[in-house]
Amino acid sequence: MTRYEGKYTGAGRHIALLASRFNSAIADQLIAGATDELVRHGVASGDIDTYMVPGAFDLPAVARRISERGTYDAIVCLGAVIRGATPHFDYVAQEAAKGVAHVAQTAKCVVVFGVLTCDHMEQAWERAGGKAGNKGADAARAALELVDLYTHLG
Ligand code: INI
Repeated sequence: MTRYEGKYTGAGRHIALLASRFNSAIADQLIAGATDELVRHGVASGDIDTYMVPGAFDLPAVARRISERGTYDAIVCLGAVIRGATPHFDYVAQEAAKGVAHVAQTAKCVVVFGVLTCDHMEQAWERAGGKAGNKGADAARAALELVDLYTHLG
């Protein structure tokens, strides 16, 4: 029986971080966590590029365009959508998740979702380097695993 499982091999990988500027202090922590995780696993800092978009809703369109350049092994989408007083949160969060999923399913490179969807800022801080870890780092690690797995899938 053969078990296929990606390793967190970073050396030689080219990674795009694609982050939403909305709630930028949180986004900065997610970017820092993702970058640190990639470098720890051997990605050269010169092989990490960061692209910024205004908000999480804008991630899928730009992820699609970045994927079409064909220069990256993975795109790590980062951001934070925080619930407000209106249903706006639901539209932004759902479209970001659905849109990034669609790009992930159709692009040649790995595309992962590291967007926080939180009820309030405290939850976001907990997940951006606080007691619940750093979801940017988690997304970056998942990206490396999937990049390695994709090498077995052709
Ligand atoms: N974008 C976010 O990334 N997080 C939010 O919490 C948010 N809220 O609450 O509005 C948000 N809105 C902007 C949106 O993502 C787009 O940038 C905008 O609609 C332009 O397409």
